Amino acid sequence: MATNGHTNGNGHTNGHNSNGHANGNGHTALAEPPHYALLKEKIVILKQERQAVILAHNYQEGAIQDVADFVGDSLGLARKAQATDAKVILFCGVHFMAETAAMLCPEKTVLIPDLAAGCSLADMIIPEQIKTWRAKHPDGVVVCYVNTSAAVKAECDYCVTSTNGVKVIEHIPADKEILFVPDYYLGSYLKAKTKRKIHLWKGYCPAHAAILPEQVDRLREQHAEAKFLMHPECGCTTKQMHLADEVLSTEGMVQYINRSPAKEFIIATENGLLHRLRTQHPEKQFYPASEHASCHHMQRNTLEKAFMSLVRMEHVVTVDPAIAERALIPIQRMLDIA
Ligand code: CIZ
Repeated sequence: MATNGHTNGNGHTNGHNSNGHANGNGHTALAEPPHYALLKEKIVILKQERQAVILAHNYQEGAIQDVADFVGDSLGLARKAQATDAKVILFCGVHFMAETAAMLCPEKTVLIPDLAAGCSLADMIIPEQIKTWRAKHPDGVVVCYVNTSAAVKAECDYCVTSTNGVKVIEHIPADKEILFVPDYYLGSYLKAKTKRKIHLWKGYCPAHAAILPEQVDRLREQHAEAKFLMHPECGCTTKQMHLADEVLSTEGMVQYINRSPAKEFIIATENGLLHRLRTQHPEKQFYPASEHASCHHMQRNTLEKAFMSLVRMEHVVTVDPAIAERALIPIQRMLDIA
């Protein structure tokens, strides 16, 4: 397995296990195709030649996480994109995340392995809908989840991630009503946490909606000692939120587990995160809340496509400068607050 000498964001030097061996926590990772070891080595060499850094989202397939210089959530990846000296950023995540990196780092080349790696949730709102909604609430402050296109962000006042949503909302003057797009469940969670007047758009993430309350109930009965960690995008949030030990973003889950003496966890989010958790904590058991919580957009990026991306220097992600100028305002406000 390739070792590239960089320490990635999860505190491990790359080269850890995703080769199909039992990982000590009761789960056997899916066997990687035999050519992956060679591909990983080639990616490491190519990355140096291209002066590239590989940023991978927590939901990416394990093999991509293994070759990444940094694995994290969209906020962490945006900050790493800003901080890197690399000329090229191979962004292994979905399109809106690569757009954010491209806007924050206009002097760098941002590549995505598959241009079709989009986001069903982000597609549930378009700029015209924001304009119409805003016209109905002229004093409202429009807050968008990071899972939105740059064109939508350009129509918004603040951006949030699931890590910093509460902090950003609390920063907005208390007399202002808030229009939150596009995730209904994250918005409901923020409304409950902050007690603010928040109007909710009715978008949702299909991967999180695949996590059903009945499955969670069954798992909690089977693993009574396990901590139950739930992402606020979960469709079952409204029914189950009070049952969760914690409602957390992916980074929040990683940090909670790093600190927790507990040995078992039920994880209600996209299942790509389990690779990072099992790699960092082979001594702990992680149970996915649903085997079906898989984002088909995230899975469009594969190790082969990541390799080809560096070979061909494709697909370059750019944002129209006029849109970028406006979209950076809510993003920068968020980065300044949290
Ligand atoms: O902000 C992110 O990266 C997303 C989409 C989820 C999370 O909780 O990390």
